[in-house]
Amino acid sequence: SSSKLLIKGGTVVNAHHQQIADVYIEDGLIVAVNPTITVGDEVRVIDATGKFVMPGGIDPHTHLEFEFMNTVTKDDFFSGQAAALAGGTTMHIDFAIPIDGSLTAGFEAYEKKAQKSCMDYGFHMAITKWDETVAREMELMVEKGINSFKFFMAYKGALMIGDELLLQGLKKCKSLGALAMVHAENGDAIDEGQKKMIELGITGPEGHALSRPPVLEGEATARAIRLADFVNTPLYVVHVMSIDAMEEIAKARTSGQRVIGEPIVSGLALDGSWLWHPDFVTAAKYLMSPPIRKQGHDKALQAALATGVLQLVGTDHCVFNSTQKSLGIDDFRKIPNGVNGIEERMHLVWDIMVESGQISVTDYVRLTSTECARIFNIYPRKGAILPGSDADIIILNPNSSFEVTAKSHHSRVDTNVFEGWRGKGKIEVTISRGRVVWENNELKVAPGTGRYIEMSPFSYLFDGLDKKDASYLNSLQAPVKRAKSTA
Ligand code: DUC
Ligand code: ZN
Ligand code: ZN
Ligand code: ZN
Repeated sequence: SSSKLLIKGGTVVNAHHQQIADVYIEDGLIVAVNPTITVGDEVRVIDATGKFVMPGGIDPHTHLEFEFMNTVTKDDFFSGQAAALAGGTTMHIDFAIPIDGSLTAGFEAYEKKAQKSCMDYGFHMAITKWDETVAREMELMVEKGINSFKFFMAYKGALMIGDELLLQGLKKCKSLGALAMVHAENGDAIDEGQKKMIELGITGPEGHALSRPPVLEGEATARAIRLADFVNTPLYVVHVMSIDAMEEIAKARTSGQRVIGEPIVSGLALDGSWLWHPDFVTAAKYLMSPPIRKQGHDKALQAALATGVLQLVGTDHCVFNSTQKSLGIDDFRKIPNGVNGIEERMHLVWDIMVESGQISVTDYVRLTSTECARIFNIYPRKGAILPGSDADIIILNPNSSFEVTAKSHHSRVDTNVFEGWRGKGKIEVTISRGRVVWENNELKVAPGTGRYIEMSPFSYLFDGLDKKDASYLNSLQAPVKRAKSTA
């Protein structure tokens, strides 16, 4: 039957081990992984000799059908996921955004948007204000399968929350076993920087980068890390774009703090000097926050990923057409922030990190899939090729090549920040829960086939944290004894 599939003769790769083996799939699940599996004629066999058979990618950071900066992203849950599948990503975690501060309303809106899904997905929830209602709603969200909350330290006057509220949020996350995530840039300083650029007459896309330099990302990253240390709760820093932020994460991790750093593919692969391009639309297509930095940061982030300072790769896929980018033709503050990546991430990370010799193939699986599954507590259902895991699988041919171009990509956006990128290592087949959805450069997807993946709290990042809490409490229970004052 069509629900049975055998992948034969490939090199099966997991995060810590690879072997030549067959993979047998039934009804969307992996049933067996063995050196030799024989099946009847009714089972479809895919020959993977000479190719890598790996867990489908999991993108921890996307924005599909996101209403943002007076417009809405071009990719919705169907087109964005179709693009993802064509590029070897079989699951993503999107950011549900509250409506007028209501998490419940925001969650319901995203549930609705996701009904057209063609691959599995989960949600993070953004926290954009703070009061007792929000705190209570966070508990509800955990019951609904959300185990991570994102706090914006930037976007003053819109999404930003200050230290007092961040502190409350971190404490609430800790009590729920939910992972706190931060967009780490200093929103107050950026606000001032933007006003300064406009005063100086720098109204083009380069003003965006000049108004929010790496030092403001480093500062906010350091502040979030220290507050998370004070609360003693794990922290996930989204879109690490600069050496400044990366070094703060390195320092914290060296001291044993539970900090996760997520670079995104545009930050690893691109040079932000494009923002200085004389053609507005060309420059504006690279505009996102934090900005893509100038040359040097990209290579440093790659090295940090290769050495374990950073743990997994996302995209922040958040796409706007040229006409939408043109909303900010007279003022960079009105250019919708965001770049593509959901379709390119798997190929580019292969090219930049594996082809270049910086990491092994097992490392590739870890930082494109397995680590994400572990952090968000869905391993080994996702992120592994093991009996019992979901059959989300890609077959990559290391001797074939890929090319990126907006002319043939599957996203609805009219440009591509990786335009013209060619490399070796082509994802020839994508299997989503046992169904072959990408093969011979063709997509076979249908809306409504993706499932919502509930994620439970208290991932491995919380293991043993209570020991530090206990020893701190212990230290408070032994106050210094002093003789009564005679003064
Ligand atoms: N940055 C972007 O570029 N887009 C979406 C939100 C964000 O933080
Ligand atoms: Zn591991
Ligand atoms: Zn962000
Ligand atoms: Zn984002």
